[in-house]
Amino acid sequence: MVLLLALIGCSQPVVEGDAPGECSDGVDNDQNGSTDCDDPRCAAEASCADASSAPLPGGDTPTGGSGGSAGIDSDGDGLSDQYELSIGTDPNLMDTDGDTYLDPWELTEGTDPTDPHSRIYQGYWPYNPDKDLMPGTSAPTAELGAPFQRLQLVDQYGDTVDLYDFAYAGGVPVVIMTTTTWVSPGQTMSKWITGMDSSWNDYWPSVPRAVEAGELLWITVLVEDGLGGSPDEATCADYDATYPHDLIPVLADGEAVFVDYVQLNFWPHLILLDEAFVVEMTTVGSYEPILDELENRF
Ligand SMILES: [Ca+2]
Ligand SMILES: [Ca+2]
Ligand SMILES: [Ca+2]
Ligand SMILES: [Ca+2]
Repeated sequence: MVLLLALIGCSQPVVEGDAPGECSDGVDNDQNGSTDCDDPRCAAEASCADASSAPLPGGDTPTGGSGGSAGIDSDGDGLSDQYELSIGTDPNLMDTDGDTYLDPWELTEGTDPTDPHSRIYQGYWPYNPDKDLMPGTSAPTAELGAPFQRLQLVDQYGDTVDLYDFAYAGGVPVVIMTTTTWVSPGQTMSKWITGMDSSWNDYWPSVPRAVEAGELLWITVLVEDGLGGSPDEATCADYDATYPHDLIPVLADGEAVFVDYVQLNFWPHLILLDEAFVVEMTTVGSYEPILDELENRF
């Protein structure tokens, strides 16, 4: 079984940090222009954590306690060494299994912190452990200067994705593209943003580069399937297979809330959020002003 999983793993696109040591080997393993700790994929690696979370020197006096957070926490992941030893995680690694999700996050979400195949998102999307502290909103429509709604949508791997996991992910802005599988300009935009077609690079060459480098998060939301019906995991998987990009989640608006919520008036519809998920720009009649703004920024 281990061999089978390893073989399956080998058939996947290389992702920096997928294999042990990739975040400290001085090589841009996934060839996205970011090496080791500069690659957002490595953010959760212990070797990329800041100095304040480096292992403490030995000889510290135990402060007592055997719970999850009391006592010496050598790797600074919030779990005591003693507790980590009791549950089988590595007290010297914040992310024991190297799947990009820290040990305490996996415990919170119920995935196995010692198994890289058991992870919060199969797609390696970001995770925001503080999302419950975000203000949120109950406004019926997205408003400029206000937080975007906290929605949970299924992705191309069948995982239910909490949009707020994309907030504060390395301090980068977020674009949500609302489209359907059959809208031709949406198909063109997806070809461009995934690097399959470069014709729009005459106007906005920096935008796909920023997505590829992890400096801009791009989320595709499908509001209909190919027959105009409700999209699901399979719709997203098909779309992802047609326009593949390992950093772009494809989400299904199965409850049909997006068209009204973003006040969709133009296909495809873009909305630009800052790192706190506050709406910075929305599409009114054309997505071009948002792409112009992003081109200026990157
Ligand atoms: Ca620890
Ligand atoms: Ca640990
Ligand atoms: Ca992990
Ligand atoms: Ca895991």
